[in-house]
Amino acid sequence: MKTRGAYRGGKLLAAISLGVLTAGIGTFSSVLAANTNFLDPAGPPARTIDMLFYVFLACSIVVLVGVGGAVIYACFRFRRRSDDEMPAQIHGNARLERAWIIGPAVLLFALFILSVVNVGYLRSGPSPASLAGRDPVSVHVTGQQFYWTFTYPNGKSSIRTMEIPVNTPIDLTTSSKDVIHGFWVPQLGAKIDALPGIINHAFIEASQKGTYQGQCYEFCGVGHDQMLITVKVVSMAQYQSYLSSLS
Ligand SMILES: [Cu+2]
Repeated sequence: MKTRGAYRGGKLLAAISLGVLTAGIGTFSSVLAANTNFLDPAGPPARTIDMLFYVFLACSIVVLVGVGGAVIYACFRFRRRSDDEMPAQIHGNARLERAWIIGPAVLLFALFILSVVNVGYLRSGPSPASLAGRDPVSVHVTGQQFYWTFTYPNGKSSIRTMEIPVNTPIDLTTSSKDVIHGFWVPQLGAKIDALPGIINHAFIEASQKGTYQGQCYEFCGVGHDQMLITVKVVSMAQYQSYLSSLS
């Protein structure tokens, strides 16, 4: 009887879990339908982030396989083979110790330099010398419960949807009217917090026209899940006419 009760309880729990999961998927289907895959970059800054990700991933895999392999090898190679056997007791190995101090230090320093060099670019955008006439466009992003406002260079604003020109660095500044929000359109560039009383800087750029999706990445209240971001990337001419169409 006890077993059957536990079985029934398990079935009930499974049914409830399935219901909750289905309701959850229904609620967030708009988010799931959007492409928020940062490994599918659509512009230079997102490609830089991907490059960093793959370099770090490759180094991590080498370290994991190297260290894990050494541990497994040592377990078998130096194991105690019978009860009356005492495996060789080894104390210290200066060469090995130097290698495992210098090796990781060199690797970490190289990754540190690679990060520092690229973080400057991800925050400030391309250097003025490399712009070649592509003047950056400034957009101020304001987060508030529970939507985003985008203010363009002509002082006009749009809500929830930002329209930007293709192949143009977009100089973003962010702030918040209430609590902390997080702005991120994964296919276009770095994630940046929108904080009350502080102006943050970032830049995004798209090299293909299209519509890109993001959302608020900082839990900010009951309407957090509705704080979606749509970025429409259009030609410079379409962007100019969009600006003049805003009221
Ligand atoms: Cu939020």
